[in-house]
Amino acid sequence: MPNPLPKPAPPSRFFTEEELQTYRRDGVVCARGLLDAATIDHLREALEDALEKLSVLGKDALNRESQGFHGDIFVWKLHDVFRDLALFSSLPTLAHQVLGTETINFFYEQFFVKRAGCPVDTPWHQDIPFWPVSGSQIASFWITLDSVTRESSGLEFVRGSHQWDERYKAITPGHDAYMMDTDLPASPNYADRRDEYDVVGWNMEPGDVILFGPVVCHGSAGNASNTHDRRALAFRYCGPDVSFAPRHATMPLLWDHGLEPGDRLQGNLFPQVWPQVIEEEVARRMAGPEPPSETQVGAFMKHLADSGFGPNREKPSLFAHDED
Ligand SMILES: O=C(O)CCC(=O)C(=O)O
Repeated sequence: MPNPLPKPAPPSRFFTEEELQTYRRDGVVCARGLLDAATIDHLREALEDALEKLSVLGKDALNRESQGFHGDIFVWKLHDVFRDLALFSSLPTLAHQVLGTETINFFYEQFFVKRAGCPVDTPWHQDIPFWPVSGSQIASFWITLDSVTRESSGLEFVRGSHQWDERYKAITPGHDAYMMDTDLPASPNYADRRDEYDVVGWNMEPGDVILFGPVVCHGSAGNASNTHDRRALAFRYCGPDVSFAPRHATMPLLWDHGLEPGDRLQGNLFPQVWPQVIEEEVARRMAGPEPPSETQVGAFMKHLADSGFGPNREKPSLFAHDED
């Protein structure tokens, strides 16, 4: 039976050779006008819907409502526009161009909304310590739905830090303690060390996309604009060298995935997207929204409570400089 699912859409443009060289040299590149206006409009609409219906993780862990910060992850499991963007848009094709591997799987996506005046910074960090995976073939696309400058929370990077051996403690916007690899040292705040390090960021317009790898150090300030929200999303893709490597205090996986430590990321939680989506991996999701597993949610809520972190909490912190 022929596969009825669409193939990944061709991009309105590919990365140029120069952009790819910059990415390899610096660990990050800002590609202007990579996504078309229709995609950005779709995402804006979809994000409003996702904000109305945050997942349990978004609601009870990532949100800082009173400060104007909202986040959520694995949104594609519940919202069809995110699903279609993750699986069938130009992003899988672009991820294939970047990673160059025979197959590409969708890792996950996440959003970071900082309303006008939101003081919540994204502390400097590397992404790999957050994740219960090992491997290097991971590409993140950071997409902004609003014009951003450094002052309105544009993302900044330490150029070349993807080559560093150091690994720093994972840390979320708001410095939450439940998702940190506590064995690692805290990252320096590179925003205060611009003289010593090659810190780079861009004024960006919707359609511009930052491509970056799993190790490069990055962070962003709160949104100092009084008038404009800063709505950003990251879509992440991986190649076959990325495997499941569960560790304490890393990003929770609230859907059953059936993977054992050492297994390549694949299956219903990390479906193949290139050269095409595999019907069996996404059949349930194509049939409708897939809520997370109650068992996994229960275990995560227990972990939150054990970390002293409840839905109506004042958050604990491992960091002396976290002032709530
Ligand atoms: O948008 C932000 O402030 C954080 C983004 C980020 O850290 C990421 O996508 O890895």
